[in-house]
Amino acid sequence: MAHRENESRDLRSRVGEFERAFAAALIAGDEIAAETTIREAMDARLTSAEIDENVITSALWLLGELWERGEISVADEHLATEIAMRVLALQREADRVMQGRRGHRVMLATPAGERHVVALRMVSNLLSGAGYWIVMLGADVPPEALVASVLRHRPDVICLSATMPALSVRVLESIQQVRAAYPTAQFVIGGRGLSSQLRSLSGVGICHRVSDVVEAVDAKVKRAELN
Ligand code: B12
Repeated sequence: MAHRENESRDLRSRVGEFERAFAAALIAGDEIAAETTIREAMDARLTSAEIDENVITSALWLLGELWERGEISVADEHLATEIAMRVLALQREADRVMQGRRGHRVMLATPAGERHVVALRMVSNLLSGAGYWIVMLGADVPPEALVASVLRHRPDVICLSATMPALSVRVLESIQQVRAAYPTAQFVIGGRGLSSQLRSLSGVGICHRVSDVVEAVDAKVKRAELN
């Protein structure tokens, strides 16, 4: 309970920071700072409604008060409004990208013998937060089972993770068997256990950090659409 209260206090204080930063950017007429603030608010998972109400609207009210008190000119207020409207377009674009991902499936697994799945869970959270539809198979998936699941769910991208170097060869087997059965399969792989042979495998996206996964999967989805 206390933990939830702390979380909501943290969120309120972060929203306050975004509002102040956005208002400062509007007052300065600094479009880039305004955009950066809204991107950061989106990255912090504020909803569009929260950004609209608690960041943009609040900042514009403040601008209105400054104008009433004669502290900024009418031109300053118009410039601020123009910047706020351009930022709304940015929000729309981010929503469009997220909606575009909704129709795409990403399958997640570790190969046979590999039971380390913390990174895979992180990957799942990041991709589903970005809008992708996740098919999580979890740990220790033999190649035949992976192939059967790929044929059933037809994912756009398959993400595999290998922590133990001894299992790198299993990742390779999984990729080869899936490609034989489903040639359009796209792969993104990561983990400390990837061998140099795997890292140089043609057509496979390699990630060193989970935070790279959305960009890597986006690239694979685009590539599949071009095929
Ligand atoms: C937690 C843990 C376990 C847990 C796993 C629980 C679970 N459900 O996941 C348990 C206790 C089950 C376990 C078991 C074993 N473990 Co263990 N384990 C660890 C530990 C402490 C943390 C691993 C982890 O989760 N890290 C956090 C993740 C987030 O980080 P990461 O894996 O480095 O991944 C990063 C990147 O590589 C990348 N990434 C990884 N995968 C992917 C995939 C994609 C798609 C993308 C985009 C990115 C990405 O993103 C991450 C962050 O950016 C490590 C210690 C260590 N130094 O890593 C040992 C470690 C991995 N384990 C080890 C060993 C030896 C074992 C056992 C063999 C022990 C035993 N004798 O039973 C078994 C093997 C089990 C098996 N068959 O897989 C060794 C491996 C050594 C080696 N070179 O092979 C380590 C390194 C410990 C050590 N120092 O000896 N382990």
